[in-house]
Amino acid sequence: MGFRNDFMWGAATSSYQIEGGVSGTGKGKNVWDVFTKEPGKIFGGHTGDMACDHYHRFREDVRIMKEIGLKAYRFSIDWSRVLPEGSGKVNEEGMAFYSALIDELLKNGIEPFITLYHWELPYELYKRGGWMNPQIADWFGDYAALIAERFSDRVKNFFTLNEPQCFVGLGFLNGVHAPGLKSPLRDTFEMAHNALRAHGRAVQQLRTHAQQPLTIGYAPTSGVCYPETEKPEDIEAARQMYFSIPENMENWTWNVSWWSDPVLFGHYPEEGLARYEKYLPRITEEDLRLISEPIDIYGQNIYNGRCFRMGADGKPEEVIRTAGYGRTGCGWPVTPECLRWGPKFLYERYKKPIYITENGMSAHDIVSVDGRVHDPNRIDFLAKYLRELQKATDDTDIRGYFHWSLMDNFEWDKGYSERFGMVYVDFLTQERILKDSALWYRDLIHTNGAGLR
Ligand code: GCO
Repeated sequence: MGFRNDFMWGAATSSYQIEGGVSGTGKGKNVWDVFTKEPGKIFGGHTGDMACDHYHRFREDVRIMKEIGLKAYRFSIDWSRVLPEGSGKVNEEGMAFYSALIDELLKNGIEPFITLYHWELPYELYKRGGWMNPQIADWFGDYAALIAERFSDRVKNFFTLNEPQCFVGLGFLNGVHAPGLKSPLRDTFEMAHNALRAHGRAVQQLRTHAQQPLTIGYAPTSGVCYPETEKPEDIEAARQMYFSIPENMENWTWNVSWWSDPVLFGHYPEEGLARYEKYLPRITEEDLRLISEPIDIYGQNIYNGRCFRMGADGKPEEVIRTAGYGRTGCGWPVTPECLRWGPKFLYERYKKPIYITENGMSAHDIVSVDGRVHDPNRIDFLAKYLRELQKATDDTDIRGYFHWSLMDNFEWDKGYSERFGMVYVDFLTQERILKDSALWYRDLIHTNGAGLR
């Protein structure tokens, strides 16, 4: 069928990964401002104190978005920049920054998509229990109300949470992300439940304080499961695995259904309730009603996946990757099929229009002798993944694609060692250089993907 005429070709970033602007701006600390100062936690001791200096260079960055021809831009608001203590006093300089960014985007015909939470937990709220404190649903809701009051006159697209699987799993289960804890399993289920409650409260508050009808979604992630062949039994094997509940408790957060069934169906998956029974917090009907406040779109960050076939015993079996399979700079497998089967399975199950809220790859990009940044691997990645996404449009309502990322940025525990951008950033001079992939993406957007066939 091909991409809709109004398909949102975009790119995504997040506040801590690009903004900088941490001092003299009224910004409060979030858990990443604190965690990155811990010795040994971040590659090279890197921090987001400067990052891409987007706080001061956002007009130049919007001009670059315009040059690429982006239709949309997904960015996050740093909760602690606008509410330095997480609640209460508003930092008007922070609000002015985001307001000016929104105006610059609209002036350039670029649709803003705001992510309310891309892991920027205010440190003052962390000290008050953070995701362990049930009150966080109200704190997050009040923050959402402020954003709706001030920005929903111009912004109509919002995602509440980015990847709760990661901020709970990496932040509190294995501790490689902020705040770097290895919490008791039971605590991680309590935090997960409060994160979903906070999502629901934010949906309520966005709707209540909206200045216009809003399109509200959510941006979880997980690894996709895709079939070895198009035989119905292999497709069923992949579908079963995609929505299954992990048995390995060390990585329990890495799944789809525990995080999306409550939001879209109003109940947790039975398989999980049974398997995790001894770790679960009290889950009330009132909680489930809040968590399942209706949303309009469903986002998913998709990078890669695993291949399955149906075994002779009638159980799914994983197809082991062939030796020498394609990998990205940070070693992730290149599996284009996941961008066809992931959206297809998700749309079948949840029946909400789909946005690919992130997809991309890191590469060891350099400035060549000709002064340009040639990134053929990223162009090949884009061509193969987007061809698969195009196939999914035959039976799936896909509304948009946000490439991760617009520009090279702070890649969490990997610091600046992994370059995900279509735009190269020289972190010494802050010079931006459009990589070859940005020019390729520009031409693709111009033809609405026609060149992919
Ligand atoms: C994530 C986050 C992004 C990452 C990107 C590359 O998906 O982990 O949303 O902030 O930087 O995905 O890892």
